[in-house]
Amino acid sequence: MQFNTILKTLPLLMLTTGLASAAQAADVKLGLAAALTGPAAKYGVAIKNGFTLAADEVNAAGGVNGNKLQLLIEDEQGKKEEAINVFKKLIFKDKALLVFGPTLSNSAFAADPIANAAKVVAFGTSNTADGITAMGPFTFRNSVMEADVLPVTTRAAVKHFGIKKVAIIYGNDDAFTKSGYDVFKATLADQKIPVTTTEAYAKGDVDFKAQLTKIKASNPDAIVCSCLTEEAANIILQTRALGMKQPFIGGNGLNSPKLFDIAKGAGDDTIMGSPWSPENLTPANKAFIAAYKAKFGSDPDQFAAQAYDALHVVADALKKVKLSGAIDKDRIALQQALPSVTIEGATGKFAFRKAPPVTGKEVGYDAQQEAIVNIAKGGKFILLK
Ligand code: LEU
Repeated sequence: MQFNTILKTLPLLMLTTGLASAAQAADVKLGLAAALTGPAAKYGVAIKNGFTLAADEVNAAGGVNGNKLQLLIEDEQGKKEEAINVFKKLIFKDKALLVFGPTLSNSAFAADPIANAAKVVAFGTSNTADGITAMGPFTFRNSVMEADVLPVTTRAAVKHFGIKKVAIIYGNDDAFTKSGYDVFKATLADQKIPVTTTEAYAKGDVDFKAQLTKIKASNPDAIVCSCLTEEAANIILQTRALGMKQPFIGGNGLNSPKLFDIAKGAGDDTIMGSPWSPENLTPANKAFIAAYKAKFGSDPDQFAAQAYDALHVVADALKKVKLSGAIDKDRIALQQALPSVTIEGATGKFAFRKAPPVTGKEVGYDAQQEAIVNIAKGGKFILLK
């Protein structure tokens, strides 16, 4: 071939190779089911932001093995029925490779069986109830379960305030608040802290005076609250209205700016455990916080951090997967690549561990991560020192 001809065909060659690689580089569709409206929306929107930020970062760096990540985001409204609908849509209609979410454990118990039956990974970033990963080998979570966090939180709170006895209040019709209650009950027995009274409420309750009057009469040193943020905030406010000054101890349901939007300064001295803290100044966390602020104009929270890390965990797993284009095969390949992924993320060092065994059942994977204890001061959580 003459030099001249080469020169003439070169642009064509470049064009065709360019086209070929563009055709190979497909979008990897990742589903996200989050509570974007309703009482759990404050958590869900933070989760959505964390995912969007991480996906944009991965894509800006060229994607994974040349493939761009495409997030398919659906609102499950914090409701079981909607979580089921959204999981079905993402799995069967949209053909997502994996589904992140849902936001609440209560919804995960309804939706995850669909993912397990379809052999699609359901990856929870905020589900902390016991038993989530017992649903099947396709359920993963990077959210640290209450059973790992609450014993540490309780011990620190007891020491900090010199607590001798506590009262408990919890939501008895939500899988997470009920599970948190069970863990607190066992933890308090273990740490030999007597319970003066145990009071329950139902989802959506706004008046807690009957329960709080009983708690007041039982004269505890602190109040253990296994609650989601909105109810917790109202409980705290109404406790102060009754002239009670006791500090609160809770699970990650309390870890939302919404607690302070509603309870304001009355939320001070609340103690809560979490793997993530804005005061943890590792390079990964500093970069996450700065990027989040720049993109959304607000501070991130624990749920944004866990969502952000989850996307990076999946991106790392995807690096090891040779996508075939056959969705069933690729979904299983991703499930097999996930357990060995470890990252150093916004929430610190992260690894999976196999869930506790259940006879006759295959189980999924829990988060292996340390919890740090926080105390609320001036409308935000800071490290308890
Ligand atoms: N940890 C809670 C649960 O498992 C959800 C979180 C968003 C407060 O339901």
